[in-house]
Amino acid sequence: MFEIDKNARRLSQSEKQQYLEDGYVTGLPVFSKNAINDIHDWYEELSSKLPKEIDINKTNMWHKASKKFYDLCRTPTILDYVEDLIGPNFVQWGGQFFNKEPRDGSVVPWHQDAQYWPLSPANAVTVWLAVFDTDEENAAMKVVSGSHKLGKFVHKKNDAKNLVLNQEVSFDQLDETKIVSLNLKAGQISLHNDALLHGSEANNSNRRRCGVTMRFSPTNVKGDLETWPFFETQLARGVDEYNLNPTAETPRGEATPLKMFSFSHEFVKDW
Ligand SMILES: O=C(O)CCC(=O)C(=O)O
Repeated sequence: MFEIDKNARRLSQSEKQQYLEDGYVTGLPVFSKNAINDIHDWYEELSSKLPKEIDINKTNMWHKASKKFYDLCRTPTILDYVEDLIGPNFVQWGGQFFNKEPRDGSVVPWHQDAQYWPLSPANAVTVWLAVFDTDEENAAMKVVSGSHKLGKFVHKKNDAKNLVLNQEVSFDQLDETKIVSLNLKAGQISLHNDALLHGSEANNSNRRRCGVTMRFSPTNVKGDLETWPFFETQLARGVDEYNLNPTAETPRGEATPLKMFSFSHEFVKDW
């Protein structure tokens, strides 16, 4: 879809080991420098379809709505990296933007994804693709290295308006010395484990910041439909030898999610 970086590759043994030990791998090349303008155009095209009053951070399921988003998530280089962590058969069930315009004040509180995702077994990998260069200055995502091995942290509800998620782990629970900023060049990705503590501060710079996230799980995952009725999977690679979840349709055109959770059939009329 976009030009691939000539340094794109498979994960090394030490990167696979790092994922197990630290819960993340970062700085992985996917798209080339030549592709960055196309990625920016792609982002503008998708995001500009949202009505002004809707915050893109409060929308999800783009992989079920938009063929262009879906196609990006099927980039073989991205799937190769994911396969190196969770094996040849896996599904996608989430696709979302984490956007911070300069000084918009939005914050992603410290949290563990697996703590509120009703999935079993909990073994999801998140791909975070940088649309713009991302570093400490423009609020790159931060992780607490190794925290995925420490069990569930206490999450408290916080409905502050500038928080992208309404539950947070208090700072005093974190080992500050283990915090790592996942700085990325546009077109690169990081991968993180669903039990890893992560979050991001406000973007106090004049630079834009946006990540495209893709959530993948091995085909043996089962979503609890009582908690997440909309949970549907799309086979991303290999075969679904378990068939444990409802299947989401593959988008045939462009629709735009206006909320966090939708069934794929809600988008069909717009394709
Ligand atoms: O982009 C961010 O700051 C947070 C992303 C996030 O929470 C996630 O990918 O699960």
